[in-house]
Amino acid sequence: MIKGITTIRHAAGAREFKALSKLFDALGFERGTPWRTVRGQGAPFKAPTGRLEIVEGLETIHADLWIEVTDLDTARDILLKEKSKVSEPQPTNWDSRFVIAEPAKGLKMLFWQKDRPTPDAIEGQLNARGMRFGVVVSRWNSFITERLLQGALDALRRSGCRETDITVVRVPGAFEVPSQARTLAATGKYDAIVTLGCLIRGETDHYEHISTEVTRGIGQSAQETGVPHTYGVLTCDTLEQALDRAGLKAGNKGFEAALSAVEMVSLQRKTGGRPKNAKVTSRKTASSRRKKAAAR
Ligand code: DLZ
Repeated sequence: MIKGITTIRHAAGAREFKALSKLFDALGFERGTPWRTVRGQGAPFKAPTGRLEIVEGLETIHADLWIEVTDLDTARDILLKEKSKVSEPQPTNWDSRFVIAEPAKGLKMLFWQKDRPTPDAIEGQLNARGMRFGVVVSRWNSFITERLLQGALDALRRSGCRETDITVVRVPGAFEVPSQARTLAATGKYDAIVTLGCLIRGETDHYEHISTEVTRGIGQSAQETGVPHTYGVLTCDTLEQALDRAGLKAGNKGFEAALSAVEMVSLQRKTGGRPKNAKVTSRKTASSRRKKAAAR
């Protein structure tokens, strides 16, 4: 019966409305559909999960909104960057750390992160703001591949990627995916490449050869260019299996491939970036070449 929980904050004017919207965007909330009438406007922001908690007995910390985050220190950096008042991180008595922020007068937001039981590993985050993606999708079996594409775009948008930072390229079939992925990666314009396609065994007697070649080609492009490539190419026995992996019973592999791409870009930035011998045109070289061409 319950469909969702909404908590409303009345912004004290258009300026505060804009500042809070900017902050929530930066923190990685997913945008809902905004509305505007002559009497006012609303900007909904969605979180991956929500809950309503009733507490009795314990003295709790007072805040209007409690937000669990995966990386408290990054959240705090974003709050400071957006000029929000924010406390130093403090431990709780329930194996977590928190900060209290006041991004607008009288709005107390508590951000918290659960302590990790094992030593920290280096991990990528799922915030795609400022990242650029090339998405290569094959037209063969477009009934499936278009669903993979919608899943991938959904994942990128939900992770905060701007529409203008996504380039979609369509190729005839899965066999053409690796070469186009390589072309995009080599430009140096993209932080990661998402590859999408669908090979169905029944339709091709050289299925094994094509699928091996596609997988090898995508892997080789990733290794030689140093640009992360993720694999959303379905290799199935039947159309039914493909449908299940394109949004029915077994999730959407396009969505998963795009999320993995976001994570890999973030991870690569943390672990040292692109290898020195990577075969890509540097962004600087590409842009100076464009400027020279324009001047001609
Ligand atoms: C030729 C072919 C066949 C039989 N089956 C598929 C398929 O199931 N999925 C797919 O993406 N592409 C298929 N193709 C097309 C090849 O990938 C390739 O586009 C053509 O052979 C042209 O090079």
